[in-house]
Amino acid sequence: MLTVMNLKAREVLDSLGRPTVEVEVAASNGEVGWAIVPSGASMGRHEAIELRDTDSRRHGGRGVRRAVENVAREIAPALRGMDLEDQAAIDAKLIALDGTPNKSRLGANAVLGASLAVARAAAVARGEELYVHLNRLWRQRLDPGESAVPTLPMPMVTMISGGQHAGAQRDFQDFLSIPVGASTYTEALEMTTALYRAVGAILKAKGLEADLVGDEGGYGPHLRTNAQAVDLLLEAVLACGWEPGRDVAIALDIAASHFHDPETGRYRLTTAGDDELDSAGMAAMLVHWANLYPIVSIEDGLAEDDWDGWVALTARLGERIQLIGDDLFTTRVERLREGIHRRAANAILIKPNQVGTLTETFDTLLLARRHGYRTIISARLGETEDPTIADLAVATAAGQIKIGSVARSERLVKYNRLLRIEERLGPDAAFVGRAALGL
Ligand code: 2PG
Ligand code: MG
Repeated sequence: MLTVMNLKAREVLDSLGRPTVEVEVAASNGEVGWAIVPSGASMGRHEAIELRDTDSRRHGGRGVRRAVENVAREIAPALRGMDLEDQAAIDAKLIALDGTPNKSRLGANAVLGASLAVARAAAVARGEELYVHLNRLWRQRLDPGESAVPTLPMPMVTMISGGQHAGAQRDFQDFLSIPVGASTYTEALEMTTALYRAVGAILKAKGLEADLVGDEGGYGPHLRTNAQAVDLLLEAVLACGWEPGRDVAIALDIAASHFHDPETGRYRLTTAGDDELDSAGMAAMLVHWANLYPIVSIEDGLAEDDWDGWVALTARLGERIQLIGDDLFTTRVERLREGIHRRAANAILIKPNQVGTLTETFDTLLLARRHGYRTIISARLGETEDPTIADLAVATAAGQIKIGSVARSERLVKYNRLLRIEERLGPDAAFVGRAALGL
């Protein structure tokens, strides 16, 4: 039996130049697996807690030395000698050791780093690709006969950024494209880079700042309205010779929690043309947008605790459009269960660091699958050279992935990992394509 021999952690930097946790797990046969934890900017209130040092002399108080110490002092002794391949037992031990509902004692950054590094160490120790190992763990969770074919995801890619991702330009956080016409992952990626270049060229021709990119690599031009960003995207789709909606569709991440005032319940839009809206006003605006544009997916169209608004929005748009809960669900089973019960949203963004262990990520994916909620595995704003989410998306046949834009290496390491997996899977590599969105 392969066991956990040791864990080691250190503070490294993420793509924003902020500290984050890297964990290495040594297996009993001497092989080593590693993981680096990402970090969000538009964080949901219900996310697991990243432990940050309070020492303001280092990294503006954002150091993670306490989390690193927790790996060495508490997590390493607790996991040593455990079965490396029994991810469920390892994660259960981590959860019990932390002892809080939101990983606030040891830190979700320490806990997730350990959880993911264990999975990679098990794969390396067995001489397997990570997605193969993750797929085995995933299959253990399914009923016999349930399909578990490793499947390449449809990418949902940031083209233009706003909100907290690009200097608070525009209220909406991300304007994304989905190459729904693609029949392979490689083709989807090629269409996406062509579109990205076309958007850049159009911005340049219009004298808008095509060289300024947001933290996820999406363009960050100064635009007057949210609608202008969608118009630019559609212009780029046409410039590529494609039909909007048929070849490339539009997706939005509104990230509405971040301009919602919980005191008054109102949404404060600052971009010219709109102003303060109540929940029904927001929903009416989104319905209007969905009627006007080839939008197939809207994420966080309403705030994280505006349940009634979500229910109403889902009743109006849920049959036609993918409505994704990100801040709404924060990858947590209890939040998703509530959403299923109330019929709020019909899809869920899956970010392992919102919940803190691989097993809990599987729990949420499984619940979503059982209830017909679509799943989108997602990166964070603060990313790293760790490609694990690419393997996770394939292993669980999640259907879709969201990594940011097709620029900056912390993003490309995941897109490129998917290219390598596609090659390994061979000519029959499964790709759900537009069906991932129910189209
Ligand atoms: C999101 C993510 C990724 P953040 O809102 O979906 O785009 O952003 O990591 O800031 O939560
Ligand atoms: Mg989001």
